[in-house]
Amino acid sequence: MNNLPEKEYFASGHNACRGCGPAIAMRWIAKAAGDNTVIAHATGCMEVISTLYPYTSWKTPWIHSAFENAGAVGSGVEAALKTLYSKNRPNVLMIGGDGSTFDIGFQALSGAIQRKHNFCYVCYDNEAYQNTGYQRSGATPKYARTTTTPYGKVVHGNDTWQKPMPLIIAAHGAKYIATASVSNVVDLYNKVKKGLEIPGPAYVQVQTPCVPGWGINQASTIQVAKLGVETGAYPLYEIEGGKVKMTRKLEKLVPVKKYLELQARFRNLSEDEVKEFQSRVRYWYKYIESLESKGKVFP
Ligand SMILES: Cc1ncc(C[n+]2csc(CCOP(=O)(O)OP(=O)(O)O)c2C)c(N)n1
Ligand code: SF4
Ligand SMILES: [Mg+2]
Repeated sequence: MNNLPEKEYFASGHNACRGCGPAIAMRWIAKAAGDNTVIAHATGCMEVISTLYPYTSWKTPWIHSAFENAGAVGSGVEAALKTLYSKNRPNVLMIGGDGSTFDIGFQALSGAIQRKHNFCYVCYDNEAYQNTGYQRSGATPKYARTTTTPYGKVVHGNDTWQKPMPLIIAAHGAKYIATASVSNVVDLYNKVKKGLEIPGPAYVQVQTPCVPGWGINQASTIQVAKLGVETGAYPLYEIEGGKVKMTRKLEKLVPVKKYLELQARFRNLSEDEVKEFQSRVRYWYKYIESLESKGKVFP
């Protein structure tokens, strides 16, 4: 895709941290959606930094939903647009962070998919509740240090692995599911566009490093996200018509240590913990890859 629009729909001047991964993603998600779109946006960092009253960064109709109900608000908008428009109907885009999507807003999203509304839901995944001070979420990797999962003598960071959300959404029967990385914004743009164009529920989950939450250098956001992909920690794939397709095939996985060592949240890991992390990453990457050869694996 070389015809990327020059027009911006997410304005600069917001107050995200320097190097904020989610803010970079917002720009490309908004470009993909264009201005014939209504956005239902859950509370979280991207809502807070973009809508400081009386200003807004959004050049599209935009509704602030509660933390838990972007899925329900977007469903209502879609139902209303269906009766109001017979042609040129606006897109419905829902946006939520990982805490909103994986945990507290999950029921609203789950219901919206089951009711087969026509929308694209984008989860920007910065792997914790970053806005309220870096607490762990259902998307936080094991051993990550967060403010609710410190790394000390007794507790070694977070003790759970991420929920496999794209597969959980696929099992709901969503029409299109994709993972993306802020290190490849053209791929992100194309996937969001596709999600909006395909009739029915679509879900795109984009990995977006958070500078203070992950403890990374503000200039290394894209490098860290790139390593997330190249180590296999964040596999890139699409699920369409129930079939899985890897959109970035890795001949060889870069050792995950290279990804972990750039992030202060993993600073304390023992050698055994890095090994466990590596085998978990390899297992999931190979598992997703194995689904590709199986044809239709989801409803
Ligand atoms: C019901 C409810 N509980 C808690 C909060 C406080 N709160 C606001 S944003 C937020 C964290 C959001 O996390 P996530 O969805 O991952 O987005 P991020 O801040 O990481 O971008 C929390 C806990 C709230 N607004 N509503
Ligand atoms: S705390 Fe993280 S997600 Fe929030 S604005 Fe800063 S870098 Fe972005
Ligand atoms: Mg988050």
